[in-house]
This record gives sequence, structure tokens and C-alpha cells, in this order.
Amino acid sequence: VQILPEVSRTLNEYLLVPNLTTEDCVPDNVDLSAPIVRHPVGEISPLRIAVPLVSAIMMAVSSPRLAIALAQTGGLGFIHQNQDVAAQAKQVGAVKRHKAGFRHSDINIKPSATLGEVSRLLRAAERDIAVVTEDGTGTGRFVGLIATTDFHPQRHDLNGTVESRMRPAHQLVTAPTTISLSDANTMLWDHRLDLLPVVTAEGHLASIVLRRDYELHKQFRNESIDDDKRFRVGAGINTRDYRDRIPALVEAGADVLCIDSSDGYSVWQQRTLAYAAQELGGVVPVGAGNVVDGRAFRYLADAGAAFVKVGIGGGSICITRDQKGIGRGQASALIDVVAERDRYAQETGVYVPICCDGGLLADYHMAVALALGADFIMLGRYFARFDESPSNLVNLDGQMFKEYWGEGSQRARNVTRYDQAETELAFEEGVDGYVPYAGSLYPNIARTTAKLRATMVSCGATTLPAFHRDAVLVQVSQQSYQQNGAEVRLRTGERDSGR
Ligand code: MZP
Repeated sequence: VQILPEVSRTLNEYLLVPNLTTEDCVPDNVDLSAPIVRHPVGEISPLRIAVPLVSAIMMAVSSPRLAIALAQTGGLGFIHQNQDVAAQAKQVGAVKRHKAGFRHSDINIKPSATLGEVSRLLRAAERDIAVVTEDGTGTGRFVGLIATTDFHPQRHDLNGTVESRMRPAHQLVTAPTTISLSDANTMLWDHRLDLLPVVTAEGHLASIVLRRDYELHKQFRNESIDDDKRFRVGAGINTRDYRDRIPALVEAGADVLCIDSSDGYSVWQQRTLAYAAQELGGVVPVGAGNVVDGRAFRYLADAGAAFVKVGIGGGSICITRDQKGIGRGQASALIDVVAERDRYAQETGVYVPICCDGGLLADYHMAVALALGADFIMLGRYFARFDESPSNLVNLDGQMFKEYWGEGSQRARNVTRYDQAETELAFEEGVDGYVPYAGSLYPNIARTTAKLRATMVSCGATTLPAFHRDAVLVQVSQQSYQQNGAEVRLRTGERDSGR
């Protein structure tokens, strides 16, 4: 037996110590872009994202809608693989077909349609937005605007419940008024709204206007679009049906794949990577994982992994540590793997990015993970809380929650595990539960990235490589937790705990 000398530590056990902040070190100058796939040291990765956040390869998290919203804000979604090959390829295709930029809807909506009817049409067409006008062609004139602040056309709450939740927040322009699309867009921007239902003088819904995608790109410095204005998207694969799944996902346009497993240190992952490299000629990069130590990182890097995902047992819905006694604190795992990544880069001249996956409870844990050397971060619970995730929104005792369950839970297994004869798991490794509803992804990503920029500024870094190099971290004591927990009753507003 070998017993590692150091204690297994979590991200929660570290804080960042400020470095000197210079004149140029301001939030606007902070570049959060990150490499996704391996590249020669000193060169730029062929696949980068503007914001180092990707969505977990999970049914409750990564739908086309979430992947589009995430790409719009500079990150990357990974469409889950707990579905048959054709269904997953269709979801990848839905993201690729969504063209960046504003466009009129080709959905035919009668001007007299009610909000509920429009919502159902949007859902059926897998669209966020339709633009229709008085004559239903998308080219007529608008007759009035009423903005609502809490209208989110998410898939599952569109069949009627939207109408009851919807309330006009401000009447921006009273009917009848003619207004151009660009005026509407300006209003959305000025009033910090994502959506604007447009109603006629009779009170019928004539149109919904979405803030232009390109404005989002400007806000989030998005680079997640390749030249054809298509959003980038990733997809999960497994080590069983990869011969069918990989070609179908490549055909559907997936930009990057990732072998989805709780334990990636296996010969099966090596064979899957070899198939992608040799028989498919490496047409699409394939990441691998998950691992928690340097040996496993090197094994997958040698096998050709485009990136390596780190984390076992830390996920918010994960009970692997309780059930199997396997795992490692996420900070300790990262420190070990990052050191091996850097040794590997020195020895081979190849930089293999690291993704920190799971168990990030507060926004500042993302900063700690990046400071410890992670290139980008995969999140499940964080994204599951938003409108754009595919799970149901439920009201529990007056509080709104979204459903969220692990891929190792019986619930995930019950949803057509097409390639497995048995439906009962010998034991579960994930739980099925709820996470507090947090509204739309857009303002949340904006807030999280603002915090990341502010942290990096305090640490004197304007790029992630500089942050890796210069960050100073300290372990916190048990007493610090107690001090952090001191209760202060708020006079106004709510405390943003970053959770
Ligand atoms: P979190 O962001 O919710 O803390 O963790 C998400 C991560 O947990 C996923 O990316 C995946 O690695 C892991 N996961 C997913 N399902 C399970 C499970 O059922 C799990 N045990 O651990």
C-alpha cells in the first residue's frame, strides 16, 4: 500500500493573497480567454474560449438552449451523452444551426396569438425568440412596447404558467407608437432587459424582441464563434459506443468531444482516444478524464487527450466518496495534476489544458481553481440553476428551485440507457435533488466574470497564464471558517453569497 503524505484539501481551504495592482491592471483589461485543446508550448491553442467556463456533461444541465446561451457569453456547452446517438447529434446540430446575430423568425405567429400560444410555438421550434409584427411577416411596424423583467421563455414553464408569472414591470412606450427594431434593441439595452414582448393596442402579443446576440458578444468579449457565425459546441462520449457516436457527432458539427466518466485512468479511455486519433485521423479533439493525480494525467496525455478533466467525488450531487471511498480533495488533485502538466509541457513541448470539474460551491472557488493552475472550469450545479438548463422549475413551500440530479443516480439511469440491458443500478453514485432557482444565465455569468476580473486585478494579473504564475494562496484555518460565518442581519437587499 502507498499512503500519500499530504492531506486531501478542497478549494474551500484556500484564499488568495493580493499582489501589487498596477495602473494597467483594471477589470476592463483582464483577458479571461483560455485554451481548450492541446497545443505546442508558446503557440495558441486551436480552440479557445473567451470565458473559462464550460457546462457539465449532464442531462440536467447541458441542453442546446444552455449551450447557445453559454456560447453567446463566451463559454462552451457540452451536450450530454445519456441519450442515443441520433438524439445527441440532433442536439449538437441545433446549436450549430443557431446562427449568431439578429434574425427575423421564420415561425408563423398570428398577431392575435396569446403569450401562451407563442410560448408553445417557440418551444416546439426550439427557439428562444420570434419576431413578428402586425401582419405576422416580421417586416411590419410595431405598435407598442411593454417590458417585463421576469419573462423567461424556458422550455418547461411555457405551457401556461408563464402567463401567471408574468407581470408588466414598466410600460416603456404606450400604444400606439411606431418603433423600429433598432429602437427596440436600444431600449432593451438601456433598461437592461433580455426580452421585450410587444403588444398591440388591443393587448394582443405582436412580437417578442431579444437583445441582439452581437451586443452580448460585445459585453462578454465573445470568441466562441468559428467564421461562419456558428456557435461552438462540445459533446460527451463514452468508451463503449464511440465507433458510432464519434462519427455522428463530428458529422453534426461538434467542435470538441470529451470522454465522460467518473474514473478516466483506464485502458478503455486510451482505446477511445486511439480510435479518434488513428481511425478518424484526429478530425475532432477529444478530452478525457476524470483524474485526480499526475500519473493518470500523464497516461491520458500520452494517449493523445486534447485536455484532461480533474475531479472525482467533489460534485455537488456526487456520493462516490461515500459509496466507494474513491476521490481526492479538488485542490490537492489540481495541485498534483497541474505540476505534472507543467513537467509534461517542459519535457514534450506540448501543453495539455486542464479542466477543473465539479465541487465549486461559491464563485470565488473558480478563482481559486484558476489560480491553482486550472485552464478552464466545468460546472453542473451552477448552470442547473438557470432558466436555460433543461430541468423543471418547481415551487417548494413558496421558494423556486430547479431539479438537478447526478448522472450516476437512478433517475439518470431510468432515462433510456439505450445500451444497457439492466435498468436497476447495483448502487447509486449520484443523488436526485433541487437547486435554488437563479434566473437567467446572462446576468449570472456577467456577475461571476466581474468577480473573476476583480479577483485577478487584486492579484495583479490580467491574463490567466499570469494568474497561474503569480497567484499567492494561503490555507485557511478552522478559526477562519468560524469568523467568516459571523451573522450580520442585512438592513437592505440580500447578500450575494456567490453560491
Ligand atoms: P457540480 O458542478 O454540480 O458540483 O459537479 C458537476 C460534476 O459532477 C460533473 O461535471 C461530473 O463530473 C460530476 N457528476 C455528475 N454526475 C455525478 C454523479 O451522479 C457526478 N455522481 O459526480
